Amino acid sequence: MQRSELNGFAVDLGGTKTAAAKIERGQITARHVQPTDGGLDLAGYIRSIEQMLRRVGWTGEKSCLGVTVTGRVSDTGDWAAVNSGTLREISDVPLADALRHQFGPRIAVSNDASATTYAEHQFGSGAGRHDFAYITVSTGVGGGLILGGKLIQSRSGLAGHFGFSAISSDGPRCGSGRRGTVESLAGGRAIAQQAAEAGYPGHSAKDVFEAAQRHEAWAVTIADRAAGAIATLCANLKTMVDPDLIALGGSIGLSDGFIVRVTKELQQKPVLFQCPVVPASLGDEGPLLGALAMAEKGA
Ligand code: ADP
Ligand code: BMX
Repeated sequence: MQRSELNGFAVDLGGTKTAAAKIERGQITARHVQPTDGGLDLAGYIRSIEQMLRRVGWTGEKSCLGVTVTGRVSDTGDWAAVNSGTLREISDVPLADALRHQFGPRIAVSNDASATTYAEHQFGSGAGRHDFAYITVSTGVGGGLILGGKLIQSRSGLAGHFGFSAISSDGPRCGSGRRGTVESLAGGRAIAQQAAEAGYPGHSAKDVFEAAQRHEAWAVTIADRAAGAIATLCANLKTMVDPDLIALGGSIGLSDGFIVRVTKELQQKPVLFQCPVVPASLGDEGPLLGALAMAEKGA
């Protein structure tokens, strides 16, 4: 599929922000972004998606609509938070059915990181790669895999949730219930928590990374720990599936200096476990383009 063949609408519902877009010939021609309320139930999210789509000119059932969400999406389109601190009321709810009921038959729903992996492989940094991994470092830490040119998806939707792999047995607990996960060290919510514990309450992950770029010692410690967790994840992925390339996305993954920090940490590891790490070239358009591409393809 060529990017220029994409025509329709897309929604990207992340842990911090939700974007709705109109896409014409592969270009975003209208976009509306607003904060995500992590406390809504399914009906609340459907209402919010509908309002957002109206603002970007949703034209009704004949249009194709791709929706990506943070959280696990099963092969039957059921939706569940893995980190229940991010979406507090979403646990095995029939998202695909609800979207079809509201927006008609030409819809598809997928996990946000899976959709971005698909888009980066089709149109972005992973184009032409046989084995490719994508990691988003955002509110949480998510991911996706292309192996043998194909997107890996499991029936329960958990495949690719690398952020919940544990890299220390006694680290902090994240909202998945697991200790020492990559997300508990490098996810945006965890970083804000670490800042509060270091005496900087009310600081978002954005504030922390900006302070780290100004060489403030407390923030450098947190930023390096997060980058170290992502570097370990990259080396672990290398041992498990041996990707040719790993792309990082999400607002933290794409922030100034983050990939430099990750690469520095990765270079400390044996060469066999190193892998080139690049920025996701579609930036924050990746989830939207991937959502629509998957809907158009019926993936
Ligand atoms: P979502 O998780 O909703 O997809 P983002 O990818 O924007 O959204 O991730 C949100 C997280 O990224 C928040 O923790 C926020 O503080 C952090 N963030 C936003 N902008 C930046 C930035 N410029 N540098 C570092 N972190 C950022
Ligand atoms: C979490 C998990 C993933 C998601 C990833 C990135 C939840 C609610 N989300 O690991 O499904 O792909 O975050 O999502 O369990 P984002 O909102 O941080 O972009």
